Amino acid sequence: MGKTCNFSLDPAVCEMIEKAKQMGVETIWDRYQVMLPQCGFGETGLCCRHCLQGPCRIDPFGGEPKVGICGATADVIVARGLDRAIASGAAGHSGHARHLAHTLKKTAEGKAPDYAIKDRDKLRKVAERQGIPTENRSDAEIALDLAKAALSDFNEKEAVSWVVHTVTENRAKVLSEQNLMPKGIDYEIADIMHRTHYGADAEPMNLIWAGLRCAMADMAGSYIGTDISDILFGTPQPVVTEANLGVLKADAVNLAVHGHNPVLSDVIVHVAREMEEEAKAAGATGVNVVGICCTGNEVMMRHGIPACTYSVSQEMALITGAVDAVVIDYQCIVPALATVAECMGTKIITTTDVTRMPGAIHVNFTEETAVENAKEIIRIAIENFTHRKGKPVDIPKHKSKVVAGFSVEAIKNALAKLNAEDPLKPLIDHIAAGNIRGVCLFVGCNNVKITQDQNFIAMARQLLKENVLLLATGCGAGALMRHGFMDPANVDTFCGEGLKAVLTAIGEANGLGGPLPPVLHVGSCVDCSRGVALAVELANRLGVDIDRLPLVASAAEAMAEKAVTIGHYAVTLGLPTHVGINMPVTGSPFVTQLLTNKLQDYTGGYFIVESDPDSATKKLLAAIDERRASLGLSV
Ligand code: XCC
Repeated sequence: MGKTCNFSLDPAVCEMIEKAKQMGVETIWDRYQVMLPQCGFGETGLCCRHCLQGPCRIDPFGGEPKVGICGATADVIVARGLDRAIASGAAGHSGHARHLAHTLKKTAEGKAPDYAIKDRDKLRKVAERQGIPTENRSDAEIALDLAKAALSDFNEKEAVSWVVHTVTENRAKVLSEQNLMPKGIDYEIADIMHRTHYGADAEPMNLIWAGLRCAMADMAGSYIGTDISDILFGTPQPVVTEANLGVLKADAVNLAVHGHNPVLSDVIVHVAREMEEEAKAAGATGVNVVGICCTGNEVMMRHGIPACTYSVSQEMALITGAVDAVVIDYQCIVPALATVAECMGTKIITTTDVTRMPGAIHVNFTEETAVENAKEIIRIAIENFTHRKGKPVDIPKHKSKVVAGFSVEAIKNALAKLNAEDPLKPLIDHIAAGNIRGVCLFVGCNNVKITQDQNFIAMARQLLKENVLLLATGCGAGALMRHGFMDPANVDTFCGEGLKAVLTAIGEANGLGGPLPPVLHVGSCVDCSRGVALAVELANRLGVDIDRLPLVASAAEAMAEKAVTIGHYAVTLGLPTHVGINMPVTGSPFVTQLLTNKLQDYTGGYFIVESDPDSATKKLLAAIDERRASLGLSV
């Protein structure tokens, strides 16, 4: 690898930061420096502006003021603020899911001619799991019922069906008994906005409980997102591709898909292949579709589309000067992208009403006109290429080989080559024997407060050496892939002996001529649901609940409210969950204690907040070992 810098461990990103500096283009790291020192009240969660009498802030050191103007204590202010972050994250994931449910409905009704049911088997399996009859019924009939069932989970009902039917029986019981079963996805989000309004809920524990319920609603939304994406676009299977800025091509039309939802990006991938000739006629070698953030993960998992970059380094893709257009759906697109685009001659194309940007071209995407919209977008990129053609670009040479596409179905298919009757048995046997000490799911973003990728890399290195099987989603997957953790050739370098043997045995049984990659890419952020699905399958196979298994999660460089929400559903499901950055709760010892300790008595899960990656690794290993011991396994 090349030269790194204080801002990122990715040499490609560092090269572009240097270029931006020389060009006088401001980046996220510059804006962070200007923001320092950040507000201590905000950082500890002790600032409240929920009413027009505020803002109020509480002295974190016990001095005055001790309560807000309305009398809200530090505990109440922190709990209310955290709840709103959880609700926002849930709104993001579930807005994405609702979009997919509408697409499925329109497809079933014949109103979206550019979409089809790609995975009929998954359609039937999901429908059956959700209690929808499938026998002697057409795909369209089943899909329509499934879409309606998904949409009905947004409204108030007794319990969200995508929770009831996806968790273990015992977990569903625990959630009901503990008043943690969500009653509706939109219902829980609205409930939080209600109870955090001026003069509503002033009981900190009750507030946090509403947050956990809302986080479970978020899990349902994410699960719906994954289910329907697989049904419409295909369930991922292992695919070989590449990642990092080096995937851009100077002589091709570079079109970056950025955001989260595959409803548009999947269509763009297909249409771009059909429009190669148009690009060639414009003097390009073709259309090079690359991914940024999670929509990039969606098309990588299904079509092997290379990942350009992730999260905090999204501006750097444009700094290369080689990106002709960025088409965005929603979420995690920094507004500054529009400014950088103007400097670098990149076209920004917005496609949804929830994410508009000044200076962007807006293509009003609808499912009814998807292919037409995709063509219009690709033509904008081709046209922009004709202006860029021949001008110098700076594409860093860095890129890594990636094997992605590890849906639960793909993992089970691979394991089935070792035991066709009982695919999970080899995994369970290896866990029992200690060849796999435990499993950790890496999730979440990069955060400008941490040298990009530092925590992910340090923790992955140590956990792999300790034979912990690693799964990754979102920008965490992005971090690990660009540092070679998804290249099977690096198993020898990164993995401990036990894990190496397991990955090699599975790879060989599948005729791969080598091992599986050190870290398995399980998808985008909504695909944390795949981690849940695997955990539930393992738990059911062993006849225990999730909180007994040696499974942990880590958002080592968390940034977005969505990551906060994912963390809260992970702890509600019973997982020890690491966060590498302080959440704005430290101003309340009560909330901090509840989330990091007391919660264990109710759900089995708890947060480990630790910014030092070495200590975080030790704490996760201790959590894994504690669970192994409770199952009577060697530690
Ligand atoms: Fe975070 Fe979800 Fe966004 Fe990346 S894209 S910055 S939420 S990790 Ni999903």
